[in-house]
Amino acid sequence: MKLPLYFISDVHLKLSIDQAEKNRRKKLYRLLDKICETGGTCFFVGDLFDFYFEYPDVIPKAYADFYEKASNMKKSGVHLHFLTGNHDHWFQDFLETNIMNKIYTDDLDIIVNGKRFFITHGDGILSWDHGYRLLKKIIRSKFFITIFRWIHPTIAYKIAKFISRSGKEDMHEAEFNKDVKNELQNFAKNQFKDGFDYMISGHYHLSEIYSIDKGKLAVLGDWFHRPSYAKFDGKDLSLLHWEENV
Ligand SMILES: [Mn+2]
Repeated sequence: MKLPLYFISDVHLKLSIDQAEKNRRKKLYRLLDKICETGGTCFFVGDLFDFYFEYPDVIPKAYADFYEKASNMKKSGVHLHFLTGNHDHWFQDFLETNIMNKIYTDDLDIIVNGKRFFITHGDGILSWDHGYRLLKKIIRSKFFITIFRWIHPTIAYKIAKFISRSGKEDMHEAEFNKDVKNELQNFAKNQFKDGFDYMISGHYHLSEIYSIDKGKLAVLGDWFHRPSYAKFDGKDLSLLHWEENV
């Protein structure tokens, strides 16, 4: 795998492009340009899109500028890897053959430069997420996808926009955050016991990195409040904030 490795998650590219969305994308693209300068591998660790559902002959047009940006990154030699999240699992051949070098639908266990990485979007790993884990199985099932595909795209995307508008992109309350942090740290501790050096998770929008035992856990930030990315330079993993107040 080409070094350095970059990890970005929870960009949630929106279906409706207003001025705020344009600014957010510009901010992201400035980071992607920087990545092109160093080369390497760029991992999108889920929820890159706020909603992505690809039909055999139809792709969402709201992301046209991203498709172009990604193609240019690939042309400049950067490898693009995408681990799907709970908002953007429903890809088909367009994303797989035209945009990304590789797509993963499951947690990832890889060794790069002697370091073993556990990479996960992170949804469903908390011990109390029983209901969600079942829902995840259902909405990723062939049966659900086949049924959903028969909904007209205009209606399907209207539903997605409605859910997106009513959804919160804000920070969770402090108490919840504390429980989540404890749970994620315990989860990571067990991974490190099992021989992993690093765990990288999205989904929780924390933008924090913790040293635990001999390992490091990076919980990436979202691109609304805490734009950040993790970087592995071949020796160590760090979390970097990106234009937080711009
Ligand atoms: Mn998520």
